[in-house]
Formats: sequence, C-alpha cells, structure tokens
Amino acid sequence: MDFEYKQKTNAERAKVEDLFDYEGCKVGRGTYGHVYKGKRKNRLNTDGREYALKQIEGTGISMSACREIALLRELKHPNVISLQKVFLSHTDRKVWLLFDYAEHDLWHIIKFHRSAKANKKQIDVPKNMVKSLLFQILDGIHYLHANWVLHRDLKPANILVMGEGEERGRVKIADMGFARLFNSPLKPLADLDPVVVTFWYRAPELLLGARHYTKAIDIWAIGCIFAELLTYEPIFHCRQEDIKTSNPYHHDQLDRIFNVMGFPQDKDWEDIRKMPEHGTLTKDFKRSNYVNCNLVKYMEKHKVKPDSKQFHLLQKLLTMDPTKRITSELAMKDPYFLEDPLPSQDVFEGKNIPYPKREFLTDDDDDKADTGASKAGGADQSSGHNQPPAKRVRVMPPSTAQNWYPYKNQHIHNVQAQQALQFSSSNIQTSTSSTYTSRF
Ligand code: 0ST
Repeated sequence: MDFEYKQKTNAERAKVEDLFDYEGCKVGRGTYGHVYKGKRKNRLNTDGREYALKQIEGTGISMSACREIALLRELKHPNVISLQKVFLSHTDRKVWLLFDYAEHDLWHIIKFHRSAKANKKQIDVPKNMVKSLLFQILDGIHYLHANWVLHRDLKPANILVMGEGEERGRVKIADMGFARLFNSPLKPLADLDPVVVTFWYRAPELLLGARHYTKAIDIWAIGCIFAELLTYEPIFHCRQEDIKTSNPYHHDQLDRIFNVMGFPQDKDWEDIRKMPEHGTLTKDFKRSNYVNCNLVKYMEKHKVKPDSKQFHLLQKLLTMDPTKRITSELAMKDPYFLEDPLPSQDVFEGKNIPYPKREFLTDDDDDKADTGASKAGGADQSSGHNQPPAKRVRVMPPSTAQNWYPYKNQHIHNVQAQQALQFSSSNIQTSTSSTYTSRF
C-alpha cells in the first residue's frame, strides 16, 4: 500500500490509549476478553462520564467480533447496551469496543440481597424496583424480538443497571458472549475441558431437545429472573454437572423444574410428545412423583401471594408449553404494570444505591479467573451464581434459527462489517479457519 497514505491514516487514527484512561481499571475478565472502566483523558471531561472498554479476546476481526459489531451497530433502544465506538489497534491487532459504563448488574444486586437476608440485615428496596426492572427487561427484549434478534442467554449477569449519572437506574440488556462459544463447529469435543455451565434459565423445550431458539425461550428466562428478583433464590437452582457432551437433555435440571412447576399434563402441553427427547423423558420420569408440586406452593413458601398480579404474570411467563407462553408485547400490557406503584425509569427511584461499585481486578485475579476462583463471584459471570467462570467448552445448542441473526450470509456480512470499519477491500484476507484476518 501507498506508504504516505499509510502514514497519514496512521497519524489520524483514533487510538484507545490516547483517548482513555483505563490502566489498572479492569472490571471483567472472561472468555470474551477483558473489560476496563475508562474515563476520557483531559479535554472537556467535565461530566466525568465513565465508559466500559472491552478488549476482545484474540486478535483481528474474528467471526465473533464481527458478529458483535455488526449486530450492535444496528440496534438502538434505551434498554439495550449501545456500542459507542470501535477501535482497531494496529500495533497489536486488538479490537476494542466502547460502551457506556453500567456500574451494576442483577447478578451482583441479587447476591447483595441474598447475603443481607442471610445476615438478617434489613435493606430497604424501593417499592416498585422489581416491577421497574421487569418492565425495562421486557421493553428491551420486545425491541430485540421485533427486530428478530433472539438473545438466547438471558440471565442476571447479562442484565446491567446504570449507576449514578444521566441514565441512573436504567436497565441495559447485554450479552457477555459466553453462549456463542458453544457455537464453534470447528472445535472437536475431545479438545475441550469439562466445564460447569448453568441450565437454570433454560426453557424445558431446550432441555427436551428443541432444534431452534425461539422468542419463547427468552421469555422463559425472563420468568426465571422475575422469580429470582422476588425471592433472591434462583427458582430452578440445580446441582451443576461437569458437562462434556452435546446432549441437550439434562435430567436433574428437568427434575428441578417439575419439582417447582409440577409434571405437565397432556392437555397443558400437547406437543411435548413431539419433542426429540420425549422418549427419554417418559423412561426417566414418573408423573406421580410430582403430584403435590406447583408454582403456587413454591411462591407461597417465598411469601408471594398467589392472588397477586405479580404472581399471575409470573405464571404467564413460566408456562411450560412454549406456544402458550406470553409474548413480551402482551406482558408489557399486563395488569401488573397498570397497578400502583407504576414502573419508573430509574429503578432506584432516586433513592440511595446500596450496592457496592465493581471491584478492580488484578493480574492475579486474571490467573484465578482461568482456574475458577475469580473475585467477587465472577470476573467472568457466565455461569451466574457463585460458580467458577467459563472454560472452553462446546455444548451443542439447537441450531441458530435462521432468523436469530438478521443477516443470513455471514461471509458477505463479515466483509461489509470490515468495510464499515473503514478497511479497504484490498486489506481483507480470507483464511481457512473461521477467523477472517486483515493486515493491520
Ligand atoms: O453486550 C455485549 N454484546 C452483545 C449484546 C447483545 C444483545 C444485543 C443480544 C443484547 N449481543 N451481544 C453480543 C453479540 C455479544 C457477543 C457476540 C459475539 C455477539 N457486549 C457488552 C459487553 N459489556 C461488557 C461490560 O461492560 C458493558 C458492555
């Protein structure tokens, strides 16, 4: 390439290290890369706004980096994380993504309340906080679903909440990107270490071998999160097995769901007979073991009244038959949201925020993150609840339904994304692996 042109673009290119202070401010480490809390350097930084800088794992514009950038640049909604800028560091071939900084997330918020409860400490919760959280989660998911984007990995760690500032107390749906690791068709299973993955937010049809992700699968996960906000306990908590299998069927997880919900009656879920793992289900389970189990009983134990509007909505979200499960659109119109107190934009309602700020991680924590003893319950919170962080694994999920991703041809899109990132087409090289590389 023209040397002078290269020099000129090099001088003009915005560099993350010139624009942001982030040294020593690592707040997250996982299979997806590193996340830093950053502030704009000098210049006009009077508002003190904070940013999250994600340095993507690996180098170059990998398939997953490309996907994340291509997807996020199309999306704009107050309750969905927004990508502000992409930096390409030509010296080390690193890709950086700039986001607004969210100080809190539901994983930490729920953990805070759980330990307060265990220590019998009284913490005041704003009276409509759970309602506001649920409404904003539904609003964000409704936007994604309306645009045919399925989340596929909703859980408390992926629900961020903004701290002090202009957007105080606002939900931002994010995705740390762990689920996408499962989609690495080129990696043989034998290469991978056994790993702990949570199935607590997985819909029953997924555990019975459903072939595609659907909107209803996201709705089930929202029901699980809602129940957890009401009780501070993961509703479908289950012993975690080491998994090194592509089998979607998880006996213990299904057993836990039936223990809370009861075994589905034929009339409740007619098509259960058509599920790929229905044979295994009838072989392994006896309806008679669950005759006294139902959601009313479970929630009553946790002091949630079965005649309340919140209970009725929970039941509509946690409906076993995916075709009968409520949609995000209908859920937002539920009587629960019309009843006082109404949901508010600031889930903290202007009250003091009792939750601690994110801790900074040291390189030491980095090593631990890889071995499973990360700080504060998860530099990598992929598994959600005081569990070791994610390791390399491939559990075959259902295929990505064609319309999960708004663009069918990822190769074409990959090129488009690179062009959008102002690479000249002569810079694009294709490689035999799933990673596209470009000369920096
Ligand atoms: O949230 C992040 N990425 C993200 C968000 C989403 C949706 C739109 C579904 C909510 N998808 N993805 C995504 C897509 C993630 C990975 C891949 C490969 C594709 N990233 C945000 C990361 N956080 C880090 C902590 O600070 C705030 C931003």
